[in-house]
Amino acid sequence: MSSSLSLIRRVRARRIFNSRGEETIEVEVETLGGRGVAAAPAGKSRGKYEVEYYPKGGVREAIEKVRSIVEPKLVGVDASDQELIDRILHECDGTENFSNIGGNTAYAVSLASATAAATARGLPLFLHLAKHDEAYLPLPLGNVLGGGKHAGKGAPDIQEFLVFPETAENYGQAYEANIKVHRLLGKLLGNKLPDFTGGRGDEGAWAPRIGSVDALELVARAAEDVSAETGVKVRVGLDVAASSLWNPEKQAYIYASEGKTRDRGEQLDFILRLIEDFKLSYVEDPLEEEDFEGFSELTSKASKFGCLICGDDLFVTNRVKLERGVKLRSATAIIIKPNQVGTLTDTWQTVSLALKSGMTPVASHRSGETCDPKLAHLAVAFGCPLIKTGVIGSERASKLNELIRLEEAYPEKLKIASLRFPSKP
Ligand code: 2PG
Ligand code: MG
Repeated sequence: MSSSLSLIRRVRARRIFNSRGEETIEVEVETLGGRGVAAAPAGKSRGKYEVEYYPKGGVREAIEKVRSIVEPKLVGVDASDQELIDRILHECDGTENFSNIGGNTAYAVSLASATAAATARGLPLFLHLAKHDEAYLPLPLGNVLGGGKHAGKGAPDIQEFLVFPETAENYGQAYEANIKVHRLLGKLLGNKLPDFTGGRGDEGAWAPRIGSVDALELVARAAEDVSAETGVKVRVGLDVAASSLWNPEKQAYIYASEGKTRDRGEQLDFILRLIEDFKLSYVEDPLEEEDFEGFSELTSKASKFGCLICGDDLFVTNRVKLERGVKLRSATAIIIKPNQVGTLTDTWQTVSLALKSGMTPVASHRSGETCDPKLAHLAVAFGCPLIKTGVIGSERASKLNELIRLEEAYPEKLKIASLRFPSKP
């Protein structure tokens, strides 16, 4: 499948800015007959075991290292050999956690190389990377209300209140269902809260001054109303991002906005009660990132409610961490954020283990994003049935609008995914 058209002739990096106004890296790879550009995102509620994004000198030092270390090693290499590209990136770095060249540098080079190879082959990125004969369009999972590290003081302690359509006839309908929930929720918040300004957090979700349980009540109501109006069943979920709430000295979860403290057992009971009371279908990071055993207990107790328990900070898209989670049955889903591990090959190794183990891989954006749409292609190529990428904001819409385009271009090949949940008690 390789040809001289995909031989790399140039690698360049530049500094651009993400949706939060932070500097980030964009990389351009040129082959003899192709070109690819990719930008890296950035998290704010980051897992302790994610790779380092940049060398100590930040984006500028990363750019310099692309020039002095990475480009000389990649020129002449075939960009369609992704494993080789990614192995060279590891060799250029020489550390365990990409602290030399930066994980975001590696990610942008890895993705830009894949894109250049795809254009050299005259293929869309998802087909160039395709790991399965049958591919489908991942259902959009997006936050409509949020707090935690993504919003200011007074917003809920829980980071994300999420919705997703369980099934839909086409991608536009699926995406629009989430948009309708976001819009209706804005109205409900305006009616309920006299001081609601319409303020939003880092990912475009509403960021009102409201307690977590009250917020969940409104989100559930908005989801129900939109389900009834559209005929698309909209499910509700949470990203608790519990590592952000965890205080290791006090051995407790601190809900600062609500003025509450919950120890491990109380946190577990609280989450289980929310799952039951609000018929939740998805809960991400309900406990802090070291507590694999607590995750196991929750996963087992939540199984009768048909709710996915998803690890984000718990696994940091890392295959070794996932192996432990599989052994302990810590979760039924895993967040896939390629820049948590650095390269497409590392990412695929984790996704493939998840699929083999019956775990649902959820391709995910970061809170600081760019308008780069390629996460959509990765989700399709790797076989992720869900893509978590917000609802409102061009940097979120860029991924979902790309899925609308792919559906139109490949009507026979790409059907919308469906996730059928057991009926709720
Ligand atoms: C998360 C993400 C994305 P961040 O916790 O899942 O929503 O947040 O990118 O800040 O880690
Ligand atoms: Mg998360």
